[in-house]
Amino acid sequence: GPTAQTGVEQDDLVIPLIDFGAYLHGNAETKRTVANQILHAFKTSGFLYLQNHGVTTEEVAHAFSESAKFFARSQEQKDALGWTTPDANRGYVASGREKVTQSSDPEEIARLRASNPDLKESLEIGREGVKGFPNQWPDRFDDATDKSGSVFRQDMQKFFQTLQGLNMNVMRAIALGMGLDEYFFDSFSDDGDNTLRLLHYPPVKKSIWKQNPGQVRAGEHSDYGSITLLFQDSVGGLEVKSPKGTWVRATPIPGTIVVNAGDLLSRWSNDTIRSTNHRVIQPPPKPEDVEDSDPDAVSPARYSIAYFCNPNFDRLIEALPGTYEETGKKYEAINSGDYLVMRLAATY
Ligand code: AKG
Repeated sequence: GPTAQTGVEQDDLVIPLIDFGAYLHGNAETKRTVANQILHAFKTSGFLYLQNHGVTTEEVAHAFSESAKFFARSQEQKDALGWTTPDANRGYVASGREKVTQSSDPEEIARLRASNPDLKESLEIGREGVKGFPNQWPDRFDDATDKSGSVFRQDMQKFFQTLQGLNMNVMRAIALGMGLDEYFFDSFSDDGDNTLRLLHYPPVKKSIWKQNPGQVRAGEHSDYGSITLLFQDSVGGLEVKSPKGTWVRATPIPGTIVVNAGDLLSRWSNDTIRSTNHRVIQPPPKPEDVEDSDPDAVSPARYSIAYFCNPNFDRLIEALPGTYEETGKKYEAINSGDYLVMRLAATY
């Protein structure tokens, strides 16, 4: 059968590169091999790179270009679509300002803010058609090709559905890897209670990194739900925490999706699957970078797209068969939607 390649290996952290085409199109034995590779990755590093996942290069490139167009809108237009509540979890989020400095001098903070815009902004897109929680779609673009914003809306809805399809398939592989029926998770995942997050990390003056050694583009965290599908551009900066407690770069590999397990899947698996902390810092230096010569040098903008998958919000999540019989259940059963809202409420 297919062998998993190594994407990244450092400090006892292995992020394998897994050929999902062999799962999607393989025979029963091949599927089992790939499923086992995925489960092994989830039990050890909690992260893997997926290739031949069936999401086309064109679709991904298009989503990135629509995303860049969205973030290029005026601040006023973006703020009008503002994120409101954890229950809705939809809309535009600008954040990071509070981390710009450790200084307590108001003038110093104001000066730094002015010289260093938000480190991260995002647009959260939820499942369409949920009563009371409409998505915050832009009503128009100044761009002549999308005067009504309908291209953006339709394309993002379509991308959401594409990724929901991939979520279902990855959950099938996980089920198989866990020795469950391949379709075990279908009735837990088929509502698509997921969040598509477009992310933009604006350019940052390199002097900012120097002034604040603790400065990050996105702080250390784990994800909350079942699995996350992450597309990154070629800039880099994503890091995953190793078992040694060090940070290891999850270097972008063209054409792949970074897949990681979230806290609720870890809980569901009675802690047999790992939800691993990660963060985003400055991009790695390029060979052509000239050391310290230019005080105005900037780290380039970075774009990424994360698709956070969750079990259907109306499902009860309790230890999966095969994970607790010997050790006992570590956690109480919990409703998926309640869990997610609780976690989001603690963050925002
Ligand atoms: C998050 O939004 O939770 C992330 O971890 C984003 C990671 C990235 O931008 O590469």
